[in-house]
Amino acid sequence: MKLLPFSSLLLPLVLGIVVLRAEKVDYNGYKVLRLSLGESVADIEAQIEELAAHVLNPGRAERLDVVVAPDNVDAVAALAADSTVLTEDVGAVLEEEGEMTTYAVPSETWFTAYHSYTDHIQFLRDLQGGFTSNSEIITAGSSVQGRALTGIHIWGSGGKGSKPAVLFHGTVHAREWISTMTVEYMAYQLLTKYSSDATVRALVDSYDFYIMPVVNPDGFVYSQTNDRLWRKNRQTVSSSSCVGRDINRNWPYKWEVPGGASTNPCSETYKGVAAGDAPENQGLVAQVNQLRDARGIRLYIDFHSYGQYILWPYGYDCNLRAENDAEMRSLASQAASAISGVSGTRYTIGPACSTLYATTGDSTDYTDVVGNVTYSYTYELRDQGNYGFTLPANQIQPTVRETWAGVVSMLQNA
Ligand code: 0X9
Ligand code: ZN
Repeated sequence: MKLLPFSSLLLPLVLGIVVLRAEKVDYNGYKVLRLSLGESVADIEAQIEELAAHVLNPGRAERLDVVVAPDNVDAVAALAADSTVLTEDVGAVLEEEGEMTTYAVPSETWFTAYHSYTDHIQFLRDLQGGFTSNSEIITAGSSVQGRALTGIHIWGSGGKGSKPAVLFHGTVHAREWISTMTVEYMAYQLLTKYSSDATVRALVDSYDFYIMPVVNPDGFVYSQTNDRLWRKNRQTVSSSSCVGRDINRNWPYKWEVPGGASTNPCSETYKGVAAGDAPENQGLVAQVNQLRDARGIRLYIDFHSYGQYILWPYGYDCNLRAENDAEMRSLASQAASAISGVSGTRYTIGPACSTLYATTGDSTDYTDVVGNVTYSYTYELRDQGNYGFTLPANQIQPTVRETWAGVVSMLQNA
């Protein structure tokens, strides 16, 4: 009898592990609680982080939204001074989010459903394929697992690379799927309206657009295959079994300042071992520096969800104001009006730290100071917590359309 090689005996075991690993988190029965913490916040926050499956708005200690397994609901509520149930059953909300549909060529119907990562890449390629004379696919380094950070560069009548840059990043945080759709809509509008809409043509003829819908591809894929509420990248740390750095805490500017990020690898806001030690950040830093050194960057927007905020520097210090703070406020205020003019959706605007919470190593502090970007913003898209990250598919089109109006307003005033 031929002996089976050792490896084939192990195979069922290995497969068993793989199957187990690929199992998706089942959020049926999980609740979203909104907590007020009251006194001794830091200590209680740590205990809550241990018990919760996810903290949805890490850093916002006075009003924390957390996802909690049915068995832990009472314990978490008991730790808080006050708690309300935002979502009775996260599993039911995920069903409302809608099915991922099969791929169709670029058209408005793309913006009626969420899509797989491969389909997003195909969408970009097909869109570019329709406008080969004024666009090209670009990359900015690659992820931990080797996926290229992929985007599209769009230019106008001046020719490729002749104008100041406008740079958009989306899906920094894996679970913020509405940001992927929104950033894609910006590219879709600029290309498909260029020949028919004078406003769009003027914008495309004035700037070189660099549009990156998914800058955290590994995290995004993981949010589709394993855990819908995953936030960080998928990088390991030797000192811990927890996975992931927060890409929006890893930029190499004021990374070392305490208070705006976590040094705990298990935290949602883990900053990494060293400034810029996430490969995704390395690619994005190189992109920003290169555009700065070429024609300069006029406008940078980092698209996130949720909360409906337009924020600008600084994140690391609540008392510091950018030298062009008044201009940044003016653009943000006009954008917020444009958004509410479309749909009535209300945005809160202000400097990031004092308006929301402190962050160190975040994108807009880097782009403002090191990238020398004239206008740097973080958009927190819909909603205000009713659905949170799992915004239903029937809100994609209203969201991308109102946001387009805000962005056009910014571009016209920049
Ligand atoms: O925490 C973040 O990175 C952003 N919020 S999110 O819920 N999308 O994770 C906010 C970044 C804005 N900067 C500051 N608030 N300082
Ligand atoms: Zn985010």
